[in-house]
Amino acid sequence: MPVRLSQIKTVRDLFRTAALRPASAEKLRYPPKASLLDRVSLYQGDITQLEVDAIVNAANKSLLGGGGVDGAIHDAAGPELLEECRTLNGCETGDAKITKGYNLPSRHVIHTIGPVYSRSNLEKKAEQLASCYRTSLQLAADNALKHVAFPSISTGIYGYPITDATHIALTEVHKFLDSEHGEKLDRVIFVVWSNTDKDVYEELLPLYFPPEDSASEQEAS
Ligand code: AR6
Repeated sequence: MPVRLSQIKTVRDLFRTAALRPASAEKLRYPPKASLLDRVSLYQGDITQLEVDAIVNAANKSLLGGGGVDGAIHDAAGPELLEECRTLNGCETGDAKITKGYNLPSRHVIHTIGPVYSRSNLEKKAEQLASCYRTSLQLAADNALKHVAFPSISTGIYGYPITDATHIALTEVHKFLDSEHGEKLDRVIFVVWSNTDKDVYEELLPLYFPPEDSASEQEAS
């Protein structure tokens, strides 16, 4: 059964139900901004079920399919997705390309290539992962898409540590939504598969998207 946008909880909903808990003021990476709380979601489950404008695929440079979320997306979209991907001539690490969604409930797929993690060249890997989020968001905005759902890029087969990768994902999404380019984007959905990944997002989301109450607490102190 496809999952509609209205069924996906926003950060504001998650604070209300105490699934997210406010962090102490000194830990915050950004000051509270009320409007952002309705534009970010956390969803645990299968990204291929989401009925949104675009889902992001953690692909490889060939764009011709693979395991993990890439395999799940190609399986659910059907062979026409592979046919369109064949026309794209691959994609560089940190870059992104867009296709239609075919049999998916999602209208489009944004294919991005995360870095393969290694402890050497860490700065470069981090910049490449940040670029995946930036270029995917920019592609969505350029195509007038209103919602984008991201899996946790590079943190499966490509081995990027989930906490480091999540800080990068949250930084880039915050910057983009708060910029002029990002104004037209209504919702970014972080999709997690495992409970461990969900715990990491639940711990870090409040640092980047703090609730308004933290603002009044900060003002009071
Ligand atoms: N829905 C949401 N998230 C999922 C799903 C799903 N259906 N399936 C897996 N995940 P990975 P990578 C999560 O390995 O690390 C492919 O072979 C998964 O738990 O899919 O960027 C490509 O072709 C993890 O948290 O992507 C590349 O060769 C996250 O998606 C390579 O893997 C990403 O894991 C890319 O590796």
